[in-house]
Amino acid sequence: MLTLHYLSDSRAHRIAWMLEELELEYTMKVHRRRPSGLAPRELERLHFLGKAPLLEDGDLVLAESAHIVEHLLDTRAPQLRPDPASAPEQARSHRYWLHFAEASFAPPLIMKHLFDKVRERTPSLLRPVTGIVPSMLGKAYLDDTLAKHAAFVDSHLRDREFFVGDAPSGADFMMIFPCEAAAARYGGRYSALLDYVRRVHARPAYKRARKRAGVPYMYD
Ligand SMILES: N[C@@H](CCC(=O)N[C@@H](CS)C(=O)NCC(=O)O)C(=O)O
Repeated sequence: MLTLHYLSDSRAHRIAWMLEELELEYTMKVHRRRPSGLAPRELERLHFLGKAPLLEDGDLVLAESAHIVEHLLDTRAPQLRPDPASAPEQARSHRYWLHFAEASFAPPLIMKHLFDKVRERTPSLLRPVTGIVPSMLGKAYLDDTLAKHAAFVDSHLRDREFFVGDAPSGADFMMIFPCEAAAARYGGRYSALLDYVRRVHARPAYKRARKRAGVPYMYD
């Protein structure tokens, strides 16, 4: 029995999309963020870090989205992972994008998002002072890094429907979240990335996942 712990406005949506594409039976428990933005305490009863997504599979409680995606590939959908023996190049590419999503693409996007939140929550009189570090860091590092990463993803997607092969794979389930964040911020500049996000959003399985969660999603 699978139970997905889904946090509003979070990476949990990628797992919901995957479960729907696989047409697996599962229960979805929707948790709402606290006013601070943190996940509710009840997730800490399941996992020390108390972050989402979490997936219960029988007695197992799995955290970390790439770990969850790989667990589902291993146990429910081996056909979605290219075979290293017969398709070594595709298998390497699949593994690359699956890891790139959280290890390289998400961190600068999240940092930018958090800086925005700090700015929103700072009284306007203090903004010039509290904005100094984000603005210096933005100019020195974040903006260039993000532009480079987004251009890299955009060029990969220019002649492809999905990250690897001709159907959604583990790479897509991982990449959709940072792609949504990048498209929301810079969509106009990266048309292949934006088209990819639109294609995924149009998939019946993605729509089913959105309907089932029943809470707004910042990247709708
Ligand atoms: N790298 C982790 C990140 C987990 C994570 O930070 N989740 C966020 C939601 S996108 C969260 O639970 N935030 C609420 C909190 O930190 O309390 C993964 O991919 O699962």
